[in-house]
Amino acid sequence: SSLEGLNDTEFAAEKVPWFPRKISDLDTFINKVLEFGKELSSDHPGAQDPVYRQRRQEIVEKARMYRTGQPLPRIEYTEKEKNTWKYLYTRLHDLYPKYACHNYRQMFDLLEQKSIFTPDEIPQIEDISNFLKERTGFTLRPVMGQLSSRDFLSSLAFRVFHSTQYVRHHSDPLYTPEPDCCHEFLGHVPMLADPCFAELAQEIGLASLGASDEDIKRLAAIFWYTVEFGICRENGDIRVYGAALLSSYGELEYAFTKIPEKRSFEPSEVANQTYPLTEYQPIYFITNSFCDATSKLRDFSMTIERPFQIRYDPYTQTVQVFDSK
Ligand code: HBI
Ligand code: FE
Repeated sequence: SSLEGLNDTEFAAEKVPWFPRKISDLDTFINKVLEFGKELSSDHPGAQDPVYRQRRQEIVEKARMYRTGQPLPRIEYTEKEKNTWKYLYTRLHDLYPKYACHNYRQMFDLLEQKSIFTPDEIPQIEDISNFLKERTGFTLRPVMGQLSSRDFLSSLAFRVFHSTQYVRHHSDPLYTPEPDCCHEFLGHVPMLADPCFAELAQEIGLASLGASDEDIKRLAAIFWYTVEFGICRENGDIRVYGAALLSSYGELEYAFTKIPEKRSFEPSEVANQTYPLTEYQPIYFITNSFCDATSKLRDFSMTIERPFQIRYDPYTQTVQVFDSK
């Protein structure tokens, strides 16, 4: 291995999909949101509500204007939005002692101690981002809506998490068909403050850079069954660390019934597992701990074929690419 950086021509010859090399390259995703980006799909609870749609536009406009390095946009939330947050927050809060993993609850308590999490105010991504930066180096950046798996996963390589800032429709505070800030904050944020979980997320991100479309699909499945729906063993019991479960009042209880199947987490199996996007999951994968998931994932990512190797440099927030031949 000569360890010389590949140039653009060599990359093109290898048909390597483009990927971000530096943190400001993430600015290129701004206008690449899918489906819900500008127009809400017709089965969205807010689709027929012009006031909701207008409010959404106002909020995503700030994400559209944001560029790397700028102060994160602050939103002044309405009473209606705050009520939705408060309702969901208090309902979920009652379930966490029974279902959420230890590390989640520890970070949740810390966020409450620091008054970043309270039932009465929706947190600002700037305050959350500053908190995460001190703990794991993760930062948040605003996003207009769903990104493609490739774009979304690639940002994790830089320990950047794309976060929406709009709130689900008030008609159904316990339901959203897409990520909203309640899901990002209550589901993802406490786990992103955990060093071991942060490694898991970054590891998936690094494996995704320049990967083939097929491998992206496999990594998205791994993301789904760990970061979103992951369950781990804890003192002879099982507990949740996945964000989609931790932010869903209904599914959190459902997951602990006998209905869904539970299997041991094995990345090579999980990678090829399909999953429903808007219904409760028929299968969950259980890992000894999420640190164990990280080491299993690291072994798995060695099996992903790429004509180069990647190393992340946290000092410059860049990825360095080496010839692996
Ligand atoms: N985009 N904005 C945003 N937020 C997500 O949580 C998200 C995404 N795109 C894809 C995705 N999540 C995952 O389900 C995987 O496909 C990676
Ligand atoms: Fe999510």
